[in-house]
Amino acid sequence: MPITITAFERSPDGGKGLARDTRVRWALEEVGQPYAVRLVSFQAMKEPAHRALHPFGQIPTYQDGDLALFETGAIVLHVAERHAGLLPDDANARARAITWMFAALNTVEPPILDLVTARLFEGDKPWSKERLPLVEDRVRDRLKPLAARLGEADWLDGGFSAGDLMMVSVLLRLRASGILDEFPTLAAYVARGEARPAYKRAFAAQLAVNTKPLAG
Ligand SMILES: N[C@@H](CCC(=O)N[C@@H](CS)C(=O)NCC(=O)O)C(=O)O
Repeated sequence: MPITITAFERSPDGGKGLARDTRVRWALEEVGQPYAVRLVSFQAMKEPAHRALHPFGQIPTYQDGDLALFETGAIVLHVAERHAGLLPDDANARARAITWMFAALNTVEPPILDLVTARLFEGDKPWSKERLPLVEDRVRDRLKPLAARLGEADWLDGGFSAGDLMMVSVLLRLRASGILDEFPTLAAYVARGEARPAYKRAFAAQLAVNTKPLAG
């Protein structure tokens, strides 16, 4: 059985690559591991069979033999630890790359998700106009030091790593807000990630799912 991941039968973004199966596909593409995808509907995600794989009823999940994982951080780390290509050999550089994965997920992604919620789901609330600038500034508070650290470098710490894969994946969600473009070096960093052949293959694969007519 190949590695099997789950993805939305139809992603709410219509195939922009923002659903989190894209980052898992990307990691698998970077390390050259073939994988199969099981598509799940929103209804199926909340049923016991899927919750046995993902307690929170979400995608993506990852199965390899008798190992089942959820949480993209854990999945990408697992892939990166088992296959060459996403983590450096040097122990300290490896630890730093993993630190960037955590920074992406724990420090940078939360305010970005808050902004997505504010823009998509709270726009009709009477307090929305007052709150949105505060939420946007919290994102900028994360991007400023990130841009300072990246400087003119291509990647966060030497060569491309799982830390960059996760950071680019997280930053991609900002594009629609326009905030990413306020930080040209970060916008270029994201574009470098998207230009990687492995990302392109991952993006194309999820787009194919989301543009194919639904069966039945
Ligand atoms: N922290 C989780 C988040 C997973 C997540 O939010 N998945 C979304 C798709 S990108 C989902 O399944 N949303 C549907 C839902 O929560 O009902 C991870 O990184 O894997």
